[in-house]
Amino acid sequence: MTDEETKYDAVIVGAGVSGLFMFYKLKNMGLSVLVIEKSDELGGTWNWNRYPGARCDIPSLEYSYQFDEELQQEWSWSEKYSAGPEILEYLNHVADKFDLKDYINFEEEVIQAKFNEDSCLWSVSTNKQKYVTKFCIFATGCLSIPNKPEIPGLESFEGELLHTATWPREEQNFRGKNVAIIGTGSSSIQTIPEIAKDVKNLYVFQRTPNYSIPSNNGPMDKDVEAQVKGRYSEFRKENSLNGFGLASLSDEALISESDLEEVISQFEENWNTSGLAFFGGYADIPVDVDSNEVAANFVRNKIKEIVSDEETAEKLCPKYHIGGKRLCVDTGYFQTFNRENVHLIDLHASPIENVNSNSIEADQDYEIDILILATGFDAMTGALTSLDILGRNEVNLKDQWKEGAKSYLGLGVSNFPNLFTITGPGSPSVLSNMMPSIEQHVNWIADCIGWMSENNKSVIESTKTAEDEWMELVNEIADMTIFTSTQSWYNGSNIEDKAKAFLPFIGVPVYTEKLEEITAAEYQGFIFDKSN
Ligand code: NA7
Repeated sequence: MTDEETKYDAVIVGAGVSGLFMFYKLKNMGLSVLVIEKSDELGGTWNWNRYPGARCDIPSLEYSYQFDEELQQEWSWSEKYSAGPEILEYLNHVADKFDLKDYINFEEEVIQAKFNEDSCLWSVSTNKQKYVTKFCIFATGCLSIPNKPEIPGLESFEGELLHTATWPREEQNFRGKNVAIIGTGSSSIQTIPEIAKDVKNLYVFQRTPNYSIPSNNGPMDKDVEAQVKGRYSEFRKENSLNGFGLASLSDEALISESDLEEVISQFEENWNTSGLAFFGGYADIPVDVDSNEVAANFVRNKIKEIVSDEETAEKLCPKYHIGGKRLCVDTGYFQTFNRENVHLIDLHASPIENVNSNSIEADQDYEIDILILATGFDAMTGALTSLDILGRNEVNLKDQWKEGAKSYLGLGVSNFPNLFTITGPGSPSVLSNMMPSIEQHVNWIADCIGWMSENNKSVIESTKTAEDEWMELVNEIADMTIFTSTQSWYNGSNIEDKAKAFLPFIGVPVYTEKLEEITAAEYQGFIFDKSN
């Protein structure tokens, strides 16, 4: 360690939802902590994804921190589903309330983190300086590295090129412009209805259609808010007992054991009220292909009812199991295709031949002023494998994960002592309400660090056996569902040279039970104070 290297108990990478709360916890434990954030603002996902229409598809009353009763009582959301800017405002409020901002190093980017086996300390190098720390905590998010696919001729485009995941701060002027958007995932489904209002023409280049459920968004119902706030902790507890950690619509009813007419009538009600919870409307939608098909077909019929042009409606109908790709929630998405200025181009029938200086060539030449890539993320692992994280024997995490990411509980990785990931691969993360899942991990990490200190342990590391067995369980559970049946970012299929492995743990209650069991057994599967 040189004089210029400041030593910390913990360095947290990222000042989004997880980094902020992790910092709050460790600061309150009296640890010396540094937060490093690449952007000049906090907020993570909500800072980067500023495209028009960006909105959380988890209800506002659920997508909020629960760690502080005063905070959850004092904050009021204006809508049932919050728009990106309001969530950013909330996160800034949290940072101000708990005095977090002054300790965040903004506009600093981590390049490398290296474990020193002699000192058992991490050296964290950024574009500005080097730090030494005992614990290195990656709060880098599951969807933070944009996927920028190779599209022929893209570099020759001379108009404005945007990506939904790195949207500029300044308001974009679409009025009277010809705009193309590539990709039809959640981001695109949210932004298309907004952009379509202003543009001369909007060309939507679709590779795979998506299922989407109307958000039925609206102003926050004050009675509902009061009811929830009156019993917030019970409400959170109840939600945590549901498979995806969300308020559920129904009990354990199965489509396979129900009268079909009743199911359809229930679906009608759910379609008009639910958003994402539509998927949990019946317990067998995620696990029984025939029941799944009933739900899928219901949504396809809705698309055909909404979209007037039959050919367009047919192209918008997904063929795979509903939920196989992340289910989307929208505000008038399918309706937008009834506008005369919106055109759907099916890339399966006519792939993009080339992007020219002012046009895209597919089945014809589309002249455009603006091109939006809504092509998603290198999900779940991208933020970690895009850095050089060097563990024991200088093994690089990106090499260790070449054949597929393996982690113990989504919290620790063998060969990487004293390194924690928040909502890492192998945890419910993206298949749950991220807020409580983040809080669960942050609380666990803070407790673990406290326990280590009380028990005179200085180094923690998960074993390879525990990690292998854990990922086997992750895959065993996933194989019992429809989630592995489709190419998706859940299994790395959206990134060309990425190993194909299913990464989220399905089932919040089962995960919680296992996490608690392992912790109660003095962190079974982790070893402490291991020297080389
Ligand atoms: P997604 O859901 O990964 O969507 C990306 C879209 O981009 C999807 O429709 C892809 O089609 C499409 N895509 C990706 N690469 C290409 C190429 N090369 N050519 C054409 N189309 C392409 O990302 P989002 O940002 O929309 O949403 C991510 C999550 O954020 C979302 O699920 C929520 O959890 C929040 P494909 O399906 O691969 O055929």
